[in-house]
Amino acid sequence: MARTAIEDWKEKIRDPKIECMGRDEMSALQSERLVKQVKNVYENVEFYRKKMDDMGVEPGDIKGIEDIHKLPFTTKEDLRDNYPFGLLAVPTEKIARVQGTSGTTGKLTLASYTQKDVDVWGECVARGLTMAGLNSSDRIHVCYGYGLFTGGMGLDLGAQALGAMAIPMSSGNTKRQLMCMEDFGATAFACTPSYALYLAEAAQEAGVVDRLQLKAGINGAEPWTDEMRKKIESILKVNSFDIYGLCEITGPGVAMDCIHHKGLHVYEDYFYPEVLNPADQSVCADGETGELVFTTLAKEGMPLIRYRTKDLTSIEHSICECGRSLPRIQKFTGRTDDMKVIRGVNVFPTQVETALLSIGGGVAPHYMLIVDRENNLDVLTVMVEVDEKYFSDEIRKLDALKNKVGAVLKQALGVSVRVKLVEPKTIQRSEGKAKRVIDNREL
Ligand code: DLL
Repeated sequence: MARTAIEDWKEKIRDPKIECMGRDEMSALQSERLVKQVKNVYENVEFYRKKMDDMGVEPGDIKGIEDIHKLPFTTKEDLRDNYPFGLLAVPTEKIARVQGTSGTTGKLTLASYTQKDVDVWGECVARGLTMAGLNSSDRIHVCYGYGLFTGGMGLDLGAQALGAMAIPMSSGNTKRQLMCMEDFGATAFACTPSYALYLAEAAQEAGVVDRLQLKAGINGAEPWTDEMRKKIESILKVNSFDIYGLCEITGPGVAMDCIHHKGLHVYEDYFYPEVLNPADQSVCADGETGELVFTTLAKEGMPLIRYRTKDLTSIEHSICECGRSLPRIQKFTGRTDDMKVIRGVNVFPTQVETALLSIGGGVAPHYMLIVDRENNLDVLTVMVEVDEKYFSDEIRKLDALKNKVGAVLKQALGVSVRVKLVEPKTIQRSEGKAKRVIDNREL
């Protein structure tokens, strides 16, 4: 039984004016912000001015949120082409922080924030923490990684905005995590769901669950199921909440689910969501699955118009049992590309290819990624074909090559991998699109 039983649950809403706003009023707010944002990007971001000119659209054509479909899309490739600072709407002196995540090749996907963007980010995460029943008296143990990844910093900013105690553990060293959780009296913890389950089982094995004071888990950054949530909840006696976000939009703090777990509430006053049919980009009706697309309505540093997340979900605009009118996106059913989230890190097969090619001899760019879950943690195995001559060479040379490939891949992907060297022509060739990933996890 969770330490905060559902029947005792009192919905806490940080900003009821916004979170429970009527649809017409919200549309008016979004329209006002969109009109301003479009004028801003047209005047200050060459990329958008050119795209809009090419489409024959002027800022004056955008009179409200209903005109959003007239605007161009933005893709991850556009970010890569304008890397690192080509999409800024302000001079770099106004940028207070950058955060990043994997790109499809060797370069990162980088996002830049002004101080106001950082404040909005913290405020949005604080809305979610409030949704999870937390307040200024809570102690939030953050075991998301700190660094360019937005997880650690995002939860930290949220705890700060809430006035709660942030415990900035970062990831790794499970024993130490459990010791600090107990010693500091953490009342909430934040990490990926797979690590949450790993922690939960470690806590159970160590017999410390009853010595912990945890009430809530803030667990997102990768796809997971309701069954997994229930497992984490039952072992750790907490309520666990799904948190969603992406670095390009604002990291965690784009959407989060409430105690009713009927989808993740999107902070649509800042991040306008569209769910579009990936084939023709027509708008999906509520309940229909499509690609999630976001427009940042008030971002200053790197505003994005109709950013294609490639995440597949559906949206629901009816009012939730918690009273919030913020629309809810459902758990993700997949992506339109072959990106995988492995231990919270985004991995693209193309990154593997770039890294293998950089090695220069010994291995061929024929590879396959196999993702498994062992003891609740993701394990990535990369199968790579080796040049013929290595197989006739001594074992020692083969081992050295394996270690080298492992080190290069770890450096490129940001996660450890198991390397399996295989003989030439072992990996199946494809006549069409190469199948590069086998995902054996049940997500
Ligand atoms: O993963 C931000 C984040 C940090 C969210 C901590 C939640 C908690 P990126 O590294 O840019 O940002 O990866 C974004 O991860 O497009 C999804 O494919 C996936 N993702 C993020 N949250 C969820 C979730 C952070 N709750 C990409 N469920 C996104 C499923 C998720 N997938």
